[in-house]
Amino acid sequence: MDGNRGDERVGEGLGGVLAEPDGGSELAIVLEIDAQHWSVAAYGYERAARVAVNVMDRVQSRLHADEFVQRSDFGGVARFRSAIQRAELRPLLADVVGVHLIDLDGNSYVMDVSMGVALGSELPQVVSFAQLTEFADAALCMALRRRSKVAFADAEVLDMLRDRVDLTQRLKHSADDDFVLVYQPLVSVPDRKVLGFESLLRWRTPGGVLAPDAFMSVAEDASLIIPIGRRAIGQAVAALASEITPRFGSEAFVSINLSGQQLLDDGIAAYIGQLIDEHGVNAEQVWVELRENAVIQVDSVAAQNIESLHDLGCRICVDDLGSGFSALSYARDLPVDVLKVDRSLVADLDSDTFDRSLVQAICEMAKALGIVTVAEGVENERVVPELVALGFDIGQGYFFGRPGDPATVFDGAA
Ligand code: G
Ligand code: MN
Repeated sequence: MDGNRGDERVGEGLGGVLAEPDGGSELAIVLEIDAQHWSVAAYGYERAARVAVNVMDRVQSRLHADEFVQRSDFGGVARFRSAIQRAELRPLLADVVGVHLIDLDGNSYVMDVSMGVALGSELPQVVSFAQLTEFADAALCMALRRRSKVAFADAEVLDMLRDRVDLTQRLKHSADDDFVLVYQPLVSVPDRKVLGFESLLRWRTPGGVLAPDAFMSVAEDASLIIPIGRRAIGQAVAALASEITPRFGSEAFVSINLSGQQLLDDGIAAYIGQLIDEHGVNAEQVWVELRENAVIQVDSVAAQNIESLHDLGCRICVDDLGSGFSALSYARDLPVDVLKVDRSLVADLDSDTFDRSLVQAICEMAKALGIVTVAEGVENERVVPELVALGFDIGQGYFFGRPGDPATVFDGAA
């Protein structure tokens, strides 16, 4: 930062020291005590706030900031006017972030400290302390998201977080019918008979149609995926009854993707059970896909939901197998019926010996356990003989059929 600042937004809304004309700010540290609310939960708000005051004093005396503005019982902003480099700062921060032990009235308490740090020297676009503080707040947000206690702002972090907030707002504003399902066929190998369809969520926005990758993590953070997802599941089961079963028979299935958070919805199994009854389909016709990377702990709500769905008769599929690391243990701990091998492993089956060996091992294990195997992302004819040789039951991918609107895809595939 240079010393030439006339930004009117300096200290906006903060009052006190931040409202003073800016005389040069090289470093802002936003600090948050008990950001995860553990200590408030354990000690009660009043007592935790008294402990927090002690932590705040201790942190201030170690940091030697030029000014300190308290924002709440549990946080504040430290301002430094002289240039400091990241390397110089690290030992100081290591000394103050993380868990502190505080003795008060004969009791001992723990209280943790998180920080977002913005260095003027690393943020050339910053012209005021207020702006530097915004970056430090953004850095704190990133630290908490990563479950770490300290993070440094980079030039992009603020835009990134604002885009995320903007996306949340657009998701919240969206009408129900902005979310639609497309369907992609799953075919038997090698005779390419259509066995069922995977339903895939799409968000229609003025800027174009978005796939879940573009909005799922934001929808999950805002818990918006629960209502959006339930409505999509309703549509998929309705399509199974009215479009798929009449054309492809009562063995044909629809496959539904459940995100990690949808799996934590403790009414989800009952909801799907109710849809199955209402629409008069067989539970075996409803396949449920879990992403390999949705970490599912034994005895968790998610695991119980999976058990309940399996008890109903739904088929449990592990999706994107091979894109993460955890899913083989799912086949041991959860009632898994179907393994869907990720397209990253399928793409080079004919040329990559590592991928081929791994997929071969997966197929052999599945066969031994009576688990159905699906090859995802089959994009060309070349890999089809490999699928046959490896003993895959089912194929899915652009080569067999692209995802499409229900109006065209069901008739096209019939
Ligand atoms: O994670 P999951 O396997 O549910 O993701 C399915 C996504 O993969 C869909 O959005 C679909 O559009 C995409 N997809 C389907 N078939 C293919 C394919 O053959 N190649 C590629 N690259 N993507 C595919
Ligand atoms: Mn899927």
